[in-house]
Amino acid sequence: MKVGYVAIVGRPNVGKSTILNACIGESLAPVSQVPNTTRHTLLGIYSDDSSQIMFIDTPGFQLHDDLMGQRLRKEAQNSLKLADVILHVRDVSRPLGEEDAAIDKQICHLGVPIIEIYTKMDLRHVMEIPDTAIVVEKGKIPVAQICESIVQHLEEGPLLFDPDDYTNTPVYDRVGEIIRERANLLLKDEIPHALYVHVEDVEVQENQVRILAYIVVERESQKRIVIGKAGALIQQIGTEARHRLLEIYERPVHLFLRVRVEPNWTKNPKTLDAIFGSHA
Ligand SMILES: Nc1nc2c(ncn2[C@@H]2O[C@H](COP(=O)(O)OP(=O)(O)OP(=O)(O)O)[C@@H](O)[C@H]2O)c(=O)[nH]1
Ligand SMILES: [Mg+2]
Repeated sequence: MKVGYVAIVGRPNVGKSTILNACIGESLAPVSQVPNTTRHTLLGIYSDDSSQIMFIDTPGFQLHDDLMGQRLRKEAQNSLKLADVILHVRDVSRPLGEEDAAIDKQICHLGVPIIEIYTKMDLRHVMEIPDTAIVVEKGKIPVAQICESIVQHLEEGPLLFDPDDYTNTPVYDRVGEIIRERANLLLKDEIPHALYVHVEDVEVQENQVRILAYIVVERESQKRIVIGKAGALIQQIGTEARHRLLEIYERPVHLFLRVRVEPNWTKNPKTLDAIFGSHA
């Protein structure tokens, strides 16, 4: 068995999580049009007859120096320590930025093989694409090609996970991210950046699941937007999240979703510790 860890790195919004989900064949990582949708590293497991690849999805690497930016950067950097191979993902529709240079600088000294993936080939190209690069068009991921190039660099080893598992993240820990993904997709502008989801309680029973969660924002005006006219938006977020949770839990899900204001939570180290863990 060829076995190893693969970190997926790149700027925000280049399509890293889309690649992870395609490779493991599950909607594990949240995907949306909002930069920094991914806030936590997430492990997705690919297994076939001759290999097991543990993909680590990382937050988009950015250089903002506020507390939130530092935490996101640290999450991405930590994942590099584990990696046997790195996938560096670039979006061909945006000119290379200083984040790309910072990523290159960090990964080129690690002595780990780097595979370049260029995404959004269906959009207007603003960069040269090397003949050797793997390319992605309209989010259509060449999974076999990606896995083959990874496996060439992996060593023989024992299986690390049950081949039927596609992640090691407990469902409980995914509930908040599923709700946040739906909120990101339905909300526009800056609100997704000012929002986190606090899961207060998940009660799994034989014939149903009951979940109480809060969407937390920074201001009253944002709370009104998340709730929407006569509660329409929060209801839609809840309905869409519930559909996804139902697929995972395979039983009826009752989701009680509320909105709470916590001024300046993005600048509060305690809240960030609660979201990222104090190690980040
Ligand atoms: N047009 C086009 N859109 C794509 C492609 N691949 C991904 N996307 C879209 O790009 C957006 C960002 O995708 P994600 O997979 O969330 O990107 P990410 O790199 O994980 O983003 P962060 O977690 O925010 O760093 C989503 O709206 C995807 O649907 C592609 O090949 N073409
Ligand atoms: Mg992502």
